[in-house]
Amino acid sequence: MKHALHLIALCCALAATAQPAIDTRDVPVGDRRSALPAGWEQGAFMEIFVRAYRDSDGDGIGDLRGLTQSLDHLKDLGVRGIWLMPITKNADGDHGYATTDFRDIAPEYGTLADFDELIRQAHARGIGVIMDYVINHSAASHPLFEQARKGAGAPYRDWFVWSETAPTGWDIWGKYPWYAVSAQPWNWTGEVQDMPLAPPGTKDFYFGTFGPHMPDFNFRNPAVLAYHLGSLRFWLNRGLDGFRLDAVPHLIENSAQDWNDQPESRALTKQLQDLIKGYEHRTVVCEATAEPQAYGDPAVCGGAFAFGYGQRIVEAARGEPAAVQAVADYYRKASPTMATFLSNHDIFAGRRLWDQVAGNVAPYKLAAATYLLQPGTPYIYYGEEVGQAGVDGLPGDQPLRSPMSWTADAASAGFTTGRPFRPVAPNAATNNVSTQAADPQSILNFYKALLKLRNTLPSIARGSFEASVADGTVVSWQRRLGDETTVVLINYGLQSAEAELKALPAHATLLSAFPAAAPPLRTDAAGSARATLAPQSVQVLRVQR
Ligand SMILES: [Ca+2]
Ligand SMILES: [Ca+2]
Repeated sequence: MKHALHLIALCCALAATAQPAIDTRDVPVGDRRSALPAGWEQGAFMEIFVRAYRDSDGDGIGDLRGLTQSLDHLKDLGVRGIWLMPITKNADGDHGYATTDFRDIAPEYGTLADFDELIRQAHARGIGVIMDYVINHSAASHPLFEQARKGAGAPYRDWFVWSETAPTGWDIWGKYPWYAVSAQPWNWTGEVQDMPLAPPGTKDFYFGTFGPHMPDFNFRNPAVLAYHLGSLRFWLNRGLDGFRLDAVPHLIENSAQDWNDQPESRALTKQLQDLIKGYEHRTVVCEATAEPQAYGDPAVCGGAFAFGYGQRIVEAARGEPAAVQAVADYYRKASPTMATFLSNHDIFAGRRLWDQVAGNVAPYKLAAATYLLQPGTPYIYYGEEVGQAGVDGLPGDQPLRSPMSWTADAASAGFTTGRPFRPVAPNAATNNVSTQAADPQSILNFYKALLKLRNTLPSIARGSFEASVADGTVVSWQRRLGDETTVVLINYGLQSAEAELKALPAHATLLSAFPAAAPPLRTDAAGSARATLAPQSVQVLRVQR
């Protein structure tokens, strides 16, 4: 007995000084090969919030097995890639951006074995999987920060950003980003709205771009970068097809004035891109809200979300001529590596598309056609393909993050056999996969038809963007690749309209690829043709050689 007590005391003394339960060892490069064909990433993607997608075990929370069971829907729809919001262990128990382990799966989502099976099953369907990597910060309850915050000289202290006094002059989106260790509650869950203030005379401040619950890493410490590079390889070695890199313009700060989008952050982003693309057929897309096109450049991230453009597309879909002009202009300059979207999981990027167009199906379809037929990689937000509405009355971003509408079941929308963790969409009875699959005029079948065009006409997936013209509520452009030329015509207006097509081959026949029943057009000796467009309509024509 005495011996046993002694052993217990020994064990606990060791535990108190042991390394944290986090593996910070290097991860060498493993198998670099890809299961997917070159160019797979030029297909359309679906952004998926695993918590809200499909629940496989009735606990009311979506999980990886539920997603794996849903892959046939995604294949049938015609998406070629999926972006998973964070699936790693986290402190928030919701969106997952407050990471507590960069190399393991959130337990409510499943296991690494479930992840491996998801990758296998997705690849078997020709679908690539990328996931969020939240590199700028950890959760405040990450084991490394829990050690670091104990004071100067603590283990992992230099992995985060510290100041002995409160730095002056800082303002990040209206908030002061330095937090007193002594003033924090350390038990945050979810979003932190009200920042605890530091008592007078406080020492020991840490830096958090996004709030006290998410301390920034110190990327001037080579060990921090090495750890994250190892973590990226950890997932790539398992067959992951790439990453959506979160908040990369915030990796490195230089001063109270120079904190956003510093040259050092761009250089570091390029280093991350190079590591990822050192593996075969991998892809990267960055969240860079202030200067999206700079990060879409191959010299920085090589792919970036086209923040701001989605709203212009929706305005065009409502018939606003200035926005129609913006639709004609955007891809004249923007890199085709931009990632276009109409809404995402963040409310600052807009409400769900259904709510942006007040439930009107015609402009909904025109907005979808616009980005699915332009250059760039379309990122469809889960549920968008059935016109899923947001859930009013929930705080923050939650209206955008409700369970996927699979069936007309009023209580669960087919998302779970249990009780959903969050209310289902108010229009789930009509706007769900099961109901819409049976309706040829549904939003779902419209998305399928346009994605089929994208998947069967290489000029739409990766052709150049030419001869774009806006005229009132009508826009047209051409997509060209090799011998293939496709013409896209959209009339956002409520009246029928004429469109003059130019810069086409002389005496050519233009066959209608969408809608299939429309008659062909002929160009004249000057390579021009006139088209008559029905109100709120889209037509895709293929030049017959
Ligand atoms: Ca579950
Ligand atoms: Ca930072």
